[in-house]
Amino acid sequence: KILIIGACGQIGSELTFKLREIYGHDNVIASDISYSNLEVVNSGLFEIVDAQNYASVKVCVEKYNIDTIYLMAAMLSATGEKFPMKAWDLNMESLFHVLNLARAKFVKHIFWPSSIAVFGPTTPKNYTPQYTVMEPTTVYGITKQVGERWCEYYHNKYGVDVRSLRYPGIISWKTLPGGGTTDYAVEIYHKAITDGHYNCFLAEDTELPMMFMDDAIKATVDIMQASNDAIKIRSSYNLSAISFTPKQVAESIKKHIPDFSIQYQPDYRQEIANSWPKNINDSYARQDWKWKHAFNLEDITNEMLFQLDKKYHPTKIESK
Ligand code: VAH
Repeated sequence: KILIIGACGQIGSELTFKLREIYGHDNVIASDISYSNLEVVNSGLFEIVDAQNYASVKVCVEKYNIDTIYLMAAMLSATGEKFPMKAWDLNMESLFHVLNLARAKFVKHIFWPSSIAVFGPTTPKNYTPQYTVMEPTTVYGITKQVGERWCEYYHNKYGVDVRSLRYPGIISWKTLPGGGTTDYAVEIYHKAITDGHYNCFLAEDTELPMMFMDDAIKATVDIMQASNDAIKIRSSYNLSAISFTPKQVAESIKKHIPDFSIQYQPDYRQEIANSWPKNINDSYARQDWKWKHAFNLEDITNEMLFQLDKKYHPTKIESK
């Protein structure tokens, strides 16, 4: 049985639906700290679990005889800069609880997401290697860097089967943006449909690594289904698809909505984005467990605008 912690979130919600498709509806238990995503809550087995409370997680693990946990609860980069100690507590306590449950043999497998936020201003920004200087300047990035160290430690010292991916910015339409710096690339599509205009909080030439949700979900399923000896990196794998700037995504939107307009008003999140790489070398993931992405920027724009147009204008007759 599979437990998803943080199932109401951007990745957790889509992971819930995908894993139910693959492993069977009643073999996947969704959980979160609150009923914040009713589509997830009302779609199948759901439990309130406080990821910062060991007993809360353990009770759910024992109730359903869980053998695999996907820990998708975390406070992201932008929000983490507003509440540093809350970000540290949530991101670290939740990780220790699931690692200790695995060490004590209550569960067998763990997936834990890292992020390109582990890289900092001193990291090479182009084709950022798997092994390189990492001096993250956000609390979120610090929690991901030290979390990777603990995952590798628990694997080497206690044989815990924990697997991890350094996600880039992830673009999806099913949930609203949740406090990430890369979330401008989600907001822009919503605004293109609802307002025809977007005030972008990053400068037009801010290139960042990005990925469509379907690719991120595929990578997560692929790494967890790979044979144990295929996984040679137990900190976290670099994972990449595409990279683009706000200007490039605005141009791709204009091909569908010619009147779409954008203005750039960088805020505190510009400094966060400036500390991250422009693009990522994920050759180890491609070589060890055959990763490859599918969605390019045009595909993402097509799908985002199509789905959001339906979401915001449900009664609109499909234009021929
Ligand atoms: C954030 N979306 O912006 C997350 C992600 C690489 C960025 O970790 O904080």
